Amino acid sequence: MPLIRTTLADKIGTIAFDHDDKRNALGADLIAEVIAALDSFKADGARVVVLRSASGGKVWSAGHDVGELPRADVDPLPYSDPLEQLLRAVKAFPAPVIAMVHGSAWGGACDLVMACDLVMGDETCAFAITPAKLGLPYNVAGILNFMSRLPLTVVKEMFFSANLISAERAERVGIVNQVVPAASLEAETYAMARTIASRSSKAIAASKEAIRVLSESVPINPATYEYLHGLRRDVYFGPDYHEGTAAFLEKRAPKF
Ligand code: KFV
Repeated sequence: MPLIRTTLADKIGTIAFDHDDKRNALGADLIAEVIAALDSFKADGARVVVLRSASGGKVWSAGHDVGELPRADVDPLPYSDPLEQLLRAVKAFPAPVIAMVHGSAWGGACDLVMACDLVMGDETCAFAITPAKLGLPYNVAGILNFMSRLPLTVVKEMFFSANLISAERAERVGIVNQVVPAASLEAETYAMARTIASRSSKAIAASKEAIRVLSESVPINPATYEYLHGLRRDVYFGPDYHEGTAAFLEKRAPKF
């Protein structure tokens, strides 16, 4: 059974997560389908892609499949992690990707929303970045993804509290481009998609790539990188990561 649904019409590609049983958690299988869909949309010349949930349930995506996170003494979010591959594929896709968000986006799904070019949401959309609940040291690329879009006050609140940011606030702080009533979310999102599809795809591709490269241009020397990685390593070799992931899988609150 596929875990996503896809369509391509009028140069607008749609990828809909369709695994509500697992709250659209971003497991390796679902991610492989999304990346394959992006590849095929690219080959077919899609001018914009809409990333959404098929079910209209209360969760847009529950984020990284926690059952697929390594349990012991291994970097939980290495460069090769499927979620990292997906984030890079969205950022490198040569046309805009619009996240159409009905419901909540958690952890890696929140990062995925941040990796999208535009975000359309309704009054149910809400966003949390949750590594502090799992004792997980988030990777520097992911932190930069948030820092390049949001004020530091908001980034810190999100990473330190792991609380959900409501739709109204998400619009105010710039997580979402526009919050519209649920009944018009689809119409408004596809109206935006049609506008983008009618513009110059070459000009848009060049500006998307320039924005990506410039927003990732943070020069740090190798020693600084090793220092930051060392901070992360101390956490994933330490007790909190073991406790956080075990507690999630045992469906109990962690004791940090
Ligand atoms: N990974 C694996 N399984 C998950 C999951 C996840 N992220 N989220 C939900 N599930 C499973 C859950 O175990 C249950 O399976 C089913 O989906 C429905 O979830 O076999 P089971 O027991 O049927 P429920 O019953 O929890 O659904 P609901 O009561 O509607 O609550 C939804 C939600 C999203 C509030 C809750 O499932 C939840 O809190 N999920 C975890 C959200 C989260 O913290 N995600 C971040 C994951 S860590 C991450 O992404 C990263 C990169 N990071 O660094 O932290």
